[in-house]
Amino acid sequence: MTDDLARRARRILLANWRRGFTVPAQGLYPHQWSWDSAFIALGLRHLSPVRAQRELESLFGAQWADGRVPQIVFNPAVPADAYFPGPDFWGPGVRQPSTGLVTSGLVQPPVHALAAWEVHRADPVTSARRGFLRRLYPRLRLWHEYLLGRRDLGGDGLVCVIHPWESGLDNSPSWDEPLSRITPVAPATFVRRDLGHAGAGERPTDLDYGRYVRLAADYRDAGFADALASSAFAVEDPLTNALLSAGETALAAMAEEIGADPAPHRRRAGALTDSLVAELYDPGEGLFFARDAHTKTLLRRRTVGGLAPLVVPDLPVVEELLKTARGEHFRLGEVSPVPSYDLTAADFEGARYWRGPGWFNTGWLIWHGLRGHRHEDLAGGLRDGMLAAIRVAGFREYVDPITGAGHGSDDFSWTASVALDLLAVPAADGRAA
Ligand code: 9WN
Repeated sequence: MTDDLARRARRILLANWRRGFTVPAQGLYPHQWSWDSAFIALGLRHLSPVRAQRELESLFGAQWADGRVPQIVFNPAVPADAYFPGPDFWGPGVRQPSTGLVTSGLVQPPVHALAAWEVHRADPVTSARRGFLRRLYPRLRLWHEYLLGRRDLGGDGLVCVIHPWESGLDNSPSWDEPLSRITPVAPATFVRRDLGHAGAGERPTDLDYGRYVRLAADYRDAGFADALASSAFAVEDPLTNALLSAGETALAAMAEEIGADPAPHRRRAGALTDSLVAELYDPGEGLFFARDAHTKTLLRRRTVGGLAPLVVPDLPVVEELLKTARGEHFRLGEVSPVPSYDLTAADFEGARYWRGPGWFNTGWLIWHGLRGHRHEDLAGGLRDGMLAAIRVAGFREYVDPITGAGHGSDDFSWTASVALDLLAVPAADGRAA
């Protein structure tokens, strides 16, 4: 059974590989995505450590001079209209002079340092021979400096995402309120390509898309300037900031390994964690919430992003968060992967994207956090639950946490990657899964 699942996962990753990077899924996502590549590298390290290193190197090859790592690197071999918004939307202004590659001007959550450190540890000898950390570390540092230097729009030591696509949790209920203030562009002005690959009931709505396009076009037309005044949507997101803090801890480890100074990274990790807890944690709820940088109000929707700070090694509120995770809203221990949205909410939708379904990347982050905090039993249960979910539904993009039905793309790369990573550690009860 284990062998079969691992073999199927490997086959997906091989089929989705495109000379230097992996597409998230054939059809729906035919280019390279930023945080997908990080999760994919975590799985690829079990298949080929060199390929895992190349996955991250190719993404950082498209890094902008200002340090940002783009949400999407467009594959020139794919027709321009295969995905919307494609290279023509972003325009020639985003062609990177060093590589000639066209990219999106947005970013995605900074899970890369964490992934790079795990990839290095999978095969330190090959990593050292190829100079993997030596080449990637300065780029990762620049990426984090972009976020910390240019995206602290609220001035509280926390990074803002300025578009729902940047959060990775695109149509999460957390964004409903700030998004409601955005005037959508007319539906007739663009053609959605996603609906050719997935059902409308599993994707964001047309109204969501009209607003996404408005925000992306405004950012592009403002020359990708980062300022609160020109960012109609600006939220301090616990997932992004938790990953940045955990990423700084990973950078400290890398710095030590290559003889650089780890102290600034430790300081940044500590400061980020302090701000995260002081500004975004609600002790009454035992959960983190995103905050609107314009109104300074918490966006009180219970989402998996609110549990994501479990990835932070020195988090002071682990037990409180776990109590919430195990309660009726997320049912950790019973339901896998962790639902993206509150199971008890009136507007919970088990099949619609980030408004209910369980996703394997966020499940991996929580599993990784549980292991780091030495909650081995809970981690083992989540691992077994996620593998069981894949056995039932296949390597789907996301699953209904109640029925277990699979949704979105099939043969989804990070689902395959997460499976390989989970299979590399023993099952909760000591038997092979
Ligand atoms: C927009 C690629 C990406 C993921 C995101 C997921 C989805 C894109 C889309 O697919 O977003 O970036 O077209 O809906 O929400 O997390 O990185 O897998």
